[in-house]
Amino acid sequence: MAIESIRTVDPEIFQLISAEERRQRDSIRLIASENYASKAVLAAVGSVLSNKYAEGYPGRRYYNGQVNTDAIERCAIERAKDLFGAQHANVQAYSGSPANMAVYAALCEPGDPIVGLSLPHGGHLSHGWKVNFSGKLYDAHQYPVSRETELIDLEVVRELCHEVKPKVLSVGTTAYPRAIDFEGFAAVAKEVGAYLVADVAHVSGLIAGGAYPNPVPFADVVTSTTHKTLRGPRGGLILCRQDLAKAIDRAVFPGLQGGPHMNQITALAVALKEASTPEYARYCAQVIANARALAAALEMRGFRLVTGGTDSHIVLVDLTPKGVAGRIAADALERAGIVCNSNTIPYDPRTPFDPSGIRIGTPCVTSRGMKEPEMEQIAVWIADVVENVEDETVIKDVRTEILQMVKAFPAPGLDF
Ligand code: DSN
Repeated sequence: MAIESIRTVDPEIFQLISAEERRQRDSIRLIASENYASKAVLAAVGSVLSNKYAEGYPGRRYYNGQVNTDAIERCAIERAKDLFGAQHANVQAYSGSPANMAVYAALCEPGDPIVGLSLPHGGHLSHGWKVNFSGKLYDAHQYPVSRETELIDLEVVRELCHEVKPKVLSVGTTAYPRAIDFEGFAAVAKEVGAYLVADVAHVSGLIAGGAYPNPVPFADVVTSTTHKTLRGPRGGLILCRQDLAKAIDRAVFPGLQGGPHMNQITALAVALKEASTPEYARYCAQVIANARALAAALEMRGFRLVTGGTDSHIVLVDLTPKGVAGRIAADALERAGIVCNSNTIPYDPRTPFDPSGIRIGTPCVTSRGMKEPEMEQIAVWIADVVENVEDETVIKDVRTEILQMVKAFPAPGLDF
């Protein structure tokens, strides 16, 4: 075991890695952006490809010794193109925000208008939020979700786009449970001459597995992370039309980055192979079935679901009817062994650091083989804890039951 070699060299870090492995084994992980990468993916991340510099692109590198790195990067590119039906793929972005940064750099000049979904309404920092580079470098405008339906209202997006004439219209979410009308967004972008950029970091795995709409036929550029539902290593991915390929590649390298992390790209190639299997498609369908089962069971216990349900892996829960703040609930749930994050809900009367909701997601529990009956049980535990956040006896009892339950569901990639 590669991990065993750390025990001898650095016992302190070995203990911490082991403790984290136990934490991932012994808890019910419901953070919607996390997953369990397979042993093969983790092995690729820890492989000798970490040792190699490869500035440039396959066949056009600045250092010698690229016989294997070229083959690996070409393989990752072809697998990404095949899986998503894209004309071009760049697999070098270090993660999702750098991928988005490269796309803006390729398509806009600093100061140009851009439009994206507001962060507190389920968007992402890099879609023009004021404290982020995207909100500082560009003239960023944000669209909200509807106050009534909590859904994206394309008419609102259209009006804003006609007003500000953005260079880039982005659509992408981190806390939005519903499917997105990418074709409708493409029509709006076309009306105002904007590039449409779809950031599918959260749902790219579900898209690959055929369980969520694919923006590739409609968007000029699609960006993603590779470690969420896609279940790969941490990393970024950019897909685009062939006519934008050169600009995107140049923006990533040499525009923003130096040497690509070849171990990350190697692991991505492995993950993309895994994501092309029928087994993975079944996994994606189950991720959504599990989210719906969890949502329905929570609703039965009196929780309010933002948008009333889900079409994805995400359930956004408004805790207002329970009279408990999101952070207090998330902390109590963690003590019980259920790990999620507090989250703003649309038009949240509370602060982003102490919001009204929790975001829960089913990628991890589904990777462990859990299905609808387990989701119903998890909903019972969530409700018991949230309704008794100050009762450590209830929390301890739930913790004991969880420790027993997770034994039956080994997590991919873990040694225990
Ligand atoms: N931090 C990620 C998430 O949790 O959704 C987004 O980048």
